Amino acid sequence: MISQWQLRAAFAARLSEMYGREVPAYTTLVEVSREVNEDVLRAQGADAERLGSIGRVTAERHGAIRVGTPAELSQVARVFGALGMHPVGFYDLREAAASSVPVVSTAFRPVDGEELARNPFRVFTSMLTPADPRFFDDELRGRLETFLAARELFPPELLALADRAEAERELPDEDAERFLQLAVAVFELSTEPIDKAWYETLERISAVAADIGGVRSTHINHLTPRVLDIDELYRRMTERGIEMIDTIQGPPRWKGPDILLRQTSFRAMAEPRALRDADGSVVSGALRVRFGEVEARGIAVTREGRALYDHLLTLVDQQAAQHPTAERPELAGAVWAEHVPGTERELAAQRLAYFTYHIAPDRPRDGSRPPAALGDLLDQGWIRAEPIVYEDFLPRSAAGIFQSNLSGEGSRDNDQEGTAYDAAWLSGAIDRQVLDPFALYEQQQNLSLDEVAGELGLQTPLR
Ligand code: OOG
Ligand code: NI
Repeated sequence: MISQWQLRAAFAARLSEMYGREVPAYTTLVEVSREVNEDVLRAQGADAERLGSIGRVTAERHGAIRVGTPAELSQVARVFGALGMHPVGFYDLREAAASSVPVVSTAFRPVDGEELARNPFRVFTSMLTPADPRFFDDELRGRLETFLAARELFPPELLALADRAEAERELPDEDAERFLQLAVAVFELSTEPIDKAWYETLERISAVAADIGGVRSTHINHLTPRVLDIDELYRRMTERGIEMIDTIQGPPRWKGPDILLRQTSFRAMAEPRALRDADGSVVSGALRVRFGEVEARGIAVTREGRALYDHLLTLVDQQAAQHPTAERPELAGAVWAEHVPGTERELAAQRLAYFTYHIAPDRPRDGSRPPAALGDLLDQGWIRAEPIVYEDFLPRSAAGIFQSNLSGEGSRDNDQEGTAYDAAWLSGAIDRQVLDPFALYEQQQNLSLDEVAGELGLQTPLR
C-alpha cells in the first residue's frame, strides 16, 4: 500500500523530473539552490535548520498551475485531495496586480504538522475569471466559456483513482503507479497545435488568459525550490548568465529573523509550440509562459503581524515615490529596521508571529513554581519557542511574479464593476472548505500552549 504522503512525495518528485526535462534552466536552478543550501549549512550549522531540516528544505517544492473553470478547479481539488492536500487561503490577483491578471487563486497543501514535516509539497492554483467585465466583454466571455466547457483536462480514470485514494487514504501499489502516471501526464506541455487566432485574441486581453483559455490542455507553469539564502542564489544565477527578473519579492534582506516569504524568478523562456494558422496549416512558433521561481521561507505571522507587513509595503511604496532615485531594497531595509522587532523573542512577546512552545529540557529544578506569563516562562528558561514556518503565499508577490513574466500589459477596463469572489464563493464552487491559513497556524500554536500549561500545572491558560 502507498499512503497519501508517499503519493504526494512521489508526485512532486516525478513532476520535478518531468519539468526538468521540459525546462532545463529549472534543473540549473535546483542545482544552484542545493549548492547555496549546503554552503549556508556549512557556515551556520544548526541555525540553518531553524526553519526546517536540511532534508525537508532541499526536497521542498511548490508548483503553480492555472485552470479555466470552477468545474476544472473542483476536479484538480480531487487530485490534490488524493495527495492529502487541501485548499488554503484565497488570493485575488485581479486586485493585487496593476496590469491584466484575470484570475483568483488558492493553494493546495498539507495542513497538519506531521504531514508537512513528511513532505510539504504545495501547489498555487489559479482559476480564470471570464465573468469579470473589466477583462472580457459578453461576446468574448461567451466564446471563452464555450471553449473551456468543451475540453477535458482530467481523464475519468484519474478522478476515480483520486477519489479512492482520498477516501481510503492510500492506494495499492499498482493503482498508485497508474494514478501517478495519469496525474503527471495531465501537467505535461501538450504538443497539440494551438489555434493561433484564438490564442492571440485572448493574449490582447491578458497573456495569462491566453495561457489558460487559449489551449485545450493545462500544464505546470513552474516548480519552485526552496533556498536558505535567496540573495546569494540571485547572484549565482546571474553569474551563470541566466536572466532574472528585476527584484526579489516580499520582505527585504534585513538583520532580523526571516519572516513570511521572499521569492524571485528567472524570465519566462521561449518554448517551441505548434500553432495552427487560419488556413489550417501548422507552423512552429514560440511562446513565453513558463519560468523558474525560487523562494526563501520565513516565520508565519499572526493577523497583527500581517497587518504590519501590509502597512510597511505601503510605507515603502510612499518612500519610493518620494525618492525616485533611491534603491527600493535599501529603503525597505531601513523601514523594516525601524518598525519590525529584530528578534524571535520580541516577535513572540508582541504576538506578531507564530511559534510552538515546548518545555525546556534544562528548566529550573530547584522546586520553584513556574511564573504564569508566557514572557516570564521564556525569560526564566522554563519553555522554548520554535518558529512555525510560513506555508502559504503573498498576493502582491504572486501578482509581481505573474506580471514580471508577462509579455505585454494586456488590457483592463477599470470603469466596469468587477465580479466579486471570495473564499466562501470558492468553497461553494469546489464543494470543499477553503481553509483560513491564520486559523491553521493559530491552532498549532494553541495546541502547544495548552500542552505546556498542562505539563507545568499552570492554573490559567497561556493562549
Ligand atoms: C502563479 C504566480 C504566483 C507564487 O509563488 O506566488 C506564484 C502563476 O504564475 O501561475 O507562483
Ligand atoms: Ni510560485
